Amino acid sequence: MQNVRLVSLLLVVTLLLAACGAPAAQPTAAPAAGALSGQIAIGAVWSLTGAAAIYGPSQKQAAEMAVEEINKTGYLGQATIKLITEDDRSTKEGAIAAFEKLINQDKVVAIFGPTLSNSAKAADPMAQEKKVVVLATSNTAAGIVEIGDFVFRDSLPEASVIPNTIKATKAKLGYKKVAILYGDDDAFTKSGYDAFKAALDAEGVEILATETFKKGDTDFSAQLTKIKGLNPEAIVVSALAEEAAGIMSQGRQLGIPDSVRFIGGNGFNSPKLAQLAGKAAEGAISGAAWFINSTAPGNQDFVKAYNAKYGANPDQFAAQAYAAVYIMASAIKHAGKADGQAIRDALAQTKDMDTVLGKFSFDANRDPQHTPVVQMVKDGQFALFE
Ligand code: 1QQ
Repeated sequence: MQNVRLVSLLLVVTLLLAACGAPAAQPTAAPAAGALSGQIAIGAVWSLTGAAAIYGPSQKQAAEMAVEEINKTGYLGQATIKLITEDDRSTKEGAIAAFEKLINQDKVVAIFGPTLSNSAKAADPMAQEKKVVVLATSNTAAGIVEIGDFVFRDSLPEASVIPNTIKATKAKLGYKKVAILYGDDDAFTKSGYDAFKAALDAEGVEILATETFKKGDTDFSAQLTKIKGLNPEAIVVSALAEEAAGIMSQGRQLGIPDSVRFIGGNGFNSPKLAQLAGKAAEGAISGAAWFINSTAPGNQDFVKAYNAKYGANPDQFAAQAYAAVYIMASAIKHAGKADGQAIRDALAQTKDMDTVLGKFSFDANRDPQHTPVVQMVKDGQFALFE
């Protein structure tokens, strides 16, 4: 009896000591998820219909897969994540409605998304105001994390990817004169243009013409005819995939030779680009945040599991959404409670975390830090541009 009491006492002391242990500040240390329990509601806002529906479904699938894995392995101890997905219809209004529902009705502690920077600029301020954490997984425009200290992104901004894209392509292709075509009514396509202009200026590349289009345009022949007449050595395009595919198809139809490469930003990084534009997309180059053959720890397992579950390869947007769920789960584990402020503070500490995007950290502005790649369409698939 005495022994049993002693053992029980020791057990209680041990448990108490464990509970009082120093709070783990770094996601690299092994935290105790012990205090967590129940379902933790997190929102996800993706463009599942509308102009950006090229990107949303793979984000949704990858995020759901990550949540399933986390819940199955007991990563959060007694707690599980309940992912509530909403469609923003690729519009600001849709994103605002989705955020309103998730914040006020579902009482989520955090939100992934929305897919487009354009929508994020409209919806994120509501989350910031209510101290709900936002982790964007595909916003690459300028002015996203500036919305406030509850807004993070794991998607490399255009401003940090494009200088590398221009440097690498200019070095290899040796172009001196280019033309630019961009959408001037979208936060991402405008921001991409600004980044391209700055990078081309920095590299001393002459810009022969700067042409624009609007969201939903399908006829780019006037702009492309003018560009063709100027004989650029490459054409820089800041566009979402659907418009980019139209531009490539019409450009080749108008007789712009294959040697004049299309160079773009994040909008190009969906396999749908090559599916829509077919041969016209061959050789198209873009700066990207992830490459399918990356040897980052866990990446090949991710590709395999995604393939087994969904019967298709993941794309960069899937990889970023998948990584975001793990980054968030790690922050929740370190926070030890499902509280917006505590999760925000833990998220800000994310440093050198192994993700499918590579070693991942947030900088002091809650922007991601990891290495970009340059890829190109080759035989209808993405290959590294090297
Ligand atoms: C943005 C983007 C788009 C290409 C997301 C799909 O990067 O809107 O910021």
